[in-house]
Amino acid sequence: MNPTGIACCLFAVVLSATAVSQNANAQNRPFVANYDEAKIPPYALPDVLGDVKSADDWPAKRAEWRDLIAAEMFGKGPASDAGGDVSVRSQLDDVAILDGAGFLRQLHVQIAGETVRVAMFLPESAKQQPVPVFLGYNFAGNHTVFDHPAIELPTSWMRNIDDHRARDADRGKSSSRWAIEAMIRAGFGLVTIYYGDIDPDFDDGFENGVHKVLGKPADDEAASIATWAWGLSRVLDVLEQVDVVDAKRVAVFGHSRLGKTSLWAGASDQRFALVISNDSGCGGAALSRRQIGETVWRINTSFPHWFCGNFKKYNEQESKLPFDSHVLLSLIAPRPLYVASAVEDRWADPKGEFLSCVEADPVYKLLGTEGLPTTEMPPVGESQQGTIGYHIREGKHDVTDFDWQQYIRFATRHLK
Ligand code: GTR
Repeated sequence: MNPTGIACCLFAVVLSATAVSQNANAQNRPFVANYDEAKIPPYALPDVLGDVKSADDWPAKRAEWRDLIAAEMFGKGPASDAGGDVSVRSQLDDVAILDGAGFLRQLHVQIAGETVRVAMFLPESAKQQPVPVFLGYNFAGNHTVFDHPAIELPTSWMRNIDDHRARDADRGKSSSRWAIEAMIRAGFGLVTIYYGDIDPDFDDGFENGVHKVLGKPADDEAASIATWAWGLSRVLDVLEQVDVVDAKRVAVFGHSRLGKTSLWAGASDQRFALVISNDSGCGGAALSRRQIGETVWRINTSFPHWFCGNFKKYNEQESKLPFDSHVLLSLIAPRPLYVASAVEDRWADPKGEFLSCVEADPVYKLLGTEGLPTTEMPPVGESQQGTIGYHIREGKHDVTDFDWQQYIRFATRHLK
């Protein structure tokens, strides 16, 4: 490595160490992330296919893996009918957007006692014929994804705001992460929800959000990521009743912790037609056994509410995991899956995100699909698209127009 590379490494190590010391939950022990491939402990990945010989054998094996990943990592359930019927309580008046190319429709949906605000940005053509959509949570409220005065603010608990209330001043502040105009011009809609409407993202002992009705999970039951994934399925229940959306063509999308969520949503609910993981990293697409960047111990210590109690057994014991992220990705097969990384997002281990796609490919091939078209990590900025798609782009942990260009092309190919 050249001196600049070494300096970057050191800088990243110092940065991540600083991030740890600032985190109250992780303060008890310093953590220095490893970014050196040479220091990865030797590992063997669990054989995803095992004795599966034909496509017919896969559903039983898939169910076994799914139950194991649920019990040991994300937590089982909730049942699809937990919390009672999901119902649309009200629909706001449609509002034209993008000079009439599209419209905004907002719903209030009741999910396990919580009012969830659903924002749908749809092409005008949806009024004639239901359209395929991207469905994904946002981090800071529907009003942050698009700058429009008609978009309602969430009333639930907000992260990263002093009084934890949504602010009018934040309208549109995350719009660079949501290529709404490009989606609409390509004939897709976007359905988005603030994830805190389902479960506020802090270690609250599972007392808030839908947990008020669903109760506190046992060690093998759904923690926050699985609860968010469940919330996406409940929104899909609603979309099945919405005439402007084709619920059979819903691509579930998520970035970072919400990318871990979209993967688990796609693994848990086969109604999702396509799954996108943007920079999902540890506990998402990245192979845990590599222990590059964020590790199982680090994530469980910083965010104890994300994964179920049983997952803590694997702190610094990655080799004992009975599966790894390639098995998680395989649960999505044969449905199209896109995994994306970013060069500067080393904390999420881009190579580990790519390798789990390579390792999931045999399942995709067995099921008669094209799988991943390459076994070599593509050059920066090149998108490889088969039934599994992958790219690594320049830049940091984020969602960019480049990412969306690839997702729209991939979804056009598979859902249109
Ligand atoms: C980080 C966390 C990552 C990722 C990210 C995010 O702090 O370590 O696993 O999920 O947050 O969601 O923004």
